Amino acid sequence: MRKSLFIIADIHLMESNANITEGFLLFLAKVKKEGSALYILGDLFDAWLGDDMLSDYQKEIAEQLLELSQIIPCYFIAGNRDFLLGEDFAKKAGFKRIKKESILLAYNHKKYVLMHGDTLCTDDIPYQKYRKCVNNPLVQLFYRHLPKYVKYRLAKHLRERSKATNQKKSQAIMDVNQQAVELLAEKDKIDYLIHGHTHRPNLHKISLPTNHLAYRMVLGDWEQKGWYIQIDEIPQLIQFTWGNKTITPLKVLSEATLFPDFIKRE
Ligand SMILES: [Mn+2]
Repeated sequence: MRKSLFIIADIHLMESNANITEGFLLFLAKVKKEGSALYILGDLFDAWLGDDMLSDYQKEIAEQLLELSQIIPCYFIAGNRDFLLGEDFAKKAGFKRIKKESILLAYNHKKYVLMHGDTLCTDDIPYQKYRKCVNNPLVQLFYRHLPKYVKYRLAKHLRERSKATNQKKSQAIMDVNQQAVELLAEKDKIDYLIHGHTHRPNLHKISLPTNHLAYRMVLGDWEQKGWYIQIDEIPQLIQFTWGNKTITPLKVLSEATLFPDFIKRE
C-alpha cells in the first residue's frame, strides 16, 4: 500500500475527555498502518505545565506516540496551549520537536508551509503581545523555578483570562490576517499553507498578485469529530468520526472538491 503524510492540530488532549483520547489513539493506529510521517501542528494537549510535571495520562500518551515514532518520523510544532512542551517530553514521545514557528516542506513537487497558525492572527494585538512575553526565555526560566502549585494556579488563571477576553474579541480579529497569509505564501512561493489554531476548518484559495495559485488548509479542533490532512497526490482535509475501534471519514475537502460552504458549523 502507498503511504501518506498525515497532519493534525488542535486535538486538545486532556485526561477528562476520554472520547477525544480514544479518537486520538485510533488515529495513531491508522497512521501506523498508512502513514509515512506524522506532523502535529500544536495544541496536542489542552494544557501543558512543564515536562517536569507529567501526569500518568501524559506519560501514557508519550508511550503511544513512541510506538508510532519508532516506525515512522513524527514531528511536533507547539501551539499556544502546549508551548512549554520541551525536549524531555519530545524524547519520551520519540518525536522531533520543531523549535521554529513553521516547517517548509517539499513533497511530490509541491511546496508546503506547516504551522500552528497563531502567528498569522496579527490583528489580535493583545494576544501577540502575550505570545511574545510567554516565549521570552527569561520569562520561561522564571516560570520553571516557580513551585508546582503556583504553576497550576497560574495556568488556570491564564486559561480563564484568555477565555474571557476571547469572548469579547470579534471573530475577525481572532482569524488569520489575510495580508500575513499572502506575504508568507508569496515569500516562499508555496503551494499550500496548512495550519490549525483558529478552529475554523476549511480550504481557501490564496489570491496572490502574481499568477501563482496557492491554497490555505485549516485543520479543525477535535470534539465529537476530528480532522486530519492526508497527503498523497494532493492534500485532502478530512473530517472523521470514530467508534467501534475504527475511524470513519465523513467529508473530504480538497482543491478537487472546493466549494465555499463546505463547513456548516454544528
Ligand atoms: Mn491554538
